[in-house]
Amino acid sequence: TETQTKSRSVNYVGTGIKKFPVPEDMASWGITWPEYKPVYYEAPEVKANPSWADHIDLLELSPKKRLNKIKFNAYDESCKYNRTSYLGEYQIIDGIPRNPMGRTGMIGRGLLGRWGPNQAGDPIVTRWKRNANGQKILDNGKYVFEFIAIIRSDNKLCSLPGGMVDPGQNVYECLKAEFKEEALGGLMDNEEHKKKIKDKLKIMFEEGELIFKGYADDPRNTDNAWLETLVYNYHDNTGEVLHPFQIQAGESVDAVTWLTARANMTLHAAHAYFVKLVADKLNAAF
Ligand code: RP5
Ligand code: MG
Ligand code: MG
Repeated sequence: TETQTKSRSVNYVGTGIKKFPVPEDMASWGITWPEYKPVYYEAPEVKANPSWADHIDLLELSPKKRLNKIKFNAYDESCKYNRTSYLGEYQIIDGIPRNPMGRTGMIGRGLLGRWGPNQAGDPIVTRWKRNANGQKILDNGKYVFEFIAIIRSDNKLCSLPGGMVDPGQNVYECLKAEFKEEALGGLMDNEEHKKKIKDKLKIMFEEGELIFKGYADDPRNTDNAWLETLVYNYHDNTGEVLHPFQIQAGESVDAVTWLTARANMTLHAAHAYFVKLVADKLNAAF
């Protein structure tokens, strides 16, 4: 099984906050741990009630007042948001949702907007790496592949061009929208490029495959709010669909590039694991 190293890292990403340290063997809620004193945190940008967040701090209310404030483990019609988990029904303790993957050292939503699951989508667009003559490159008898990666502005880490599901959006719409936003920049504004790109996008998001859906080991996760994602791969096997294919960094990211997939690469959150799943599927070098 995977470890949840990012979810349990002591330094809370981008804030200087130290979480309560949780050793892996103490993470399970099934283990009684009276000394466990998680740190409470809700980021100012979450408290400012933006459209992507729940406009309520459950921990400020008495347990009685919290009950039924938010419709958990169901599709929440009031804000057009899916609050079900890929992991099954999650527990609600005194009106507060509990992270199904165990303790993180922090309560409250931290940097996340939603109590309970925060849904995301991660597209992995891949092709075989080729030399100048267009030949595929072998490594120990397996072909090397590359994928479209971005550099995140918040932690400067290489990452998949994924993002959060917006209210009213389904996860497949999210995948496509995030890919456009982060990896295509302003290219779609150019009428000439638009038609070509649109045809390719249609192929990419209709002919791809589901790679993973479940909990995402993200450094922003807390005991009461966590990321879940659906990972989807489109692999251009012949190299004809994505060649040529222009990419351009969107406003919210620092850069976009084709990156060679390697087992030792450092990627944001659980993304290296997701790329490994694609490598396994393609029986590619990694
Ligand atoms: C990751 O954070 C998910 O896998 C997804 O890529 C991402 C969503 O957050 P934002 O990119 O919107 O910050 O855990
Ligand atoms: Mg994103
Ligand atoms: Mg989004």
